[in-house]
Amino acid sequence: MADTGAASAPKPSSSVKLVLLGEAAVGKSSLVMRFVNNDFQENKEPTIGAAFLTQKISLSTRTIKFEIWDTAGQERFASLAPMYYRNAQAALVVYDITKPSSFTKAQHWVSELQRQASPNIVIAVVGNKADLASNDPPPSTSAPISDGDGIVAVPTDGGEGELEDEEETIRKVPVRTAKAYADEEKALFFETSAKTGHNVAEVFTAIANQIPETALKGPRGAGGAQTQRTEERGRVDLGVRESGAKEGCAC
Ligand SMILES: Nc1nc2c(ncn2[C@@H]2O[C@H](COP(=O)(O)OP(=O)(O)OP(=O)(O)O)[C@@H](O)[C@H]2O)c(=O)[nH]1
Ligand SMILES: [Mg+2]
Repeated sequence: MADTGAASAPKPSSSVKLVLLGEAAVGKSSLVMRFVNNDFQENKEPTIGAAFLTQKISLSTRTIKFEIWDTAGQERFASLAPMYYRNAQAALVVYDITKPSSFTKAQHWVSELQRQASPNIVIAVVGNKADLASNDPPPSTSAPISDGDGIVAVPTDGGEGELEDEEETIRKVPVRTAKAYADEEKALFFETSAKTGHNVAEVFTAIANQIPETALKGPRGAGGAQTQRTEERGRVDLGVRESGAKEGCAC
């Protein structure tokens, strides 16, 4: 899909290294594909190693070029992760709202980032596949259960109110549990759907807005032809892919 928006006045442009982490099959690559290509695949193949993509977004005062490292969630690739989050200015830690184990894994990634990544890294906790819980009942009053290390256990019955039909049991990680956890860790929190596009642009825009000015670098490399994106406040035009994906290392 082509973006034919007219170029506006040039704004300062900065590169931001962003890494996606999370259990296998939570939808990391799908979120990136939605953000970069505005596309979705029902049966996306697992990532091997990592994939690298870039995408620009235009804020009111500056343009941010995200340099995105989409890591592989399969356990056999876990030891590669530090290579990708090293020097990252932002991280999307993704879980699947239908899979409690993926939320636990997300919490481990947040802890690891806090211990090992750049001290000023902007972290967003992202509950993906929100489309599967479109018939959510109202949230229950049950509180999250903490193990003392800040890791929050999720009630496996979904922690929600009375269940009326099978679809309502699909959600296993209550919004309030995940939001409370993210607040505690001073992380951004979003529920998204790579499938419908719900909140995908919003996550990246929120991250871009959260990166301190002092942490911004100038654009890297020769640049080449780049698409100027249009922006309304809080919205990003996802019409055109900024550059292709490639798999490889972060070196
Ligand atoms: N219903 C629904 N399915 C999704 C969503 N996002 C991803 N999926 C599906 O979930 C599966 C896994 O998605 P991927 O994007 O490959 O997951 P990943 O986290 O990149 O997985 P790894 O690369 O193995 O770490 C695919 O079949 C997607 O189609 C979503 O928002 N909603
Ligand atoms: Mg992937």
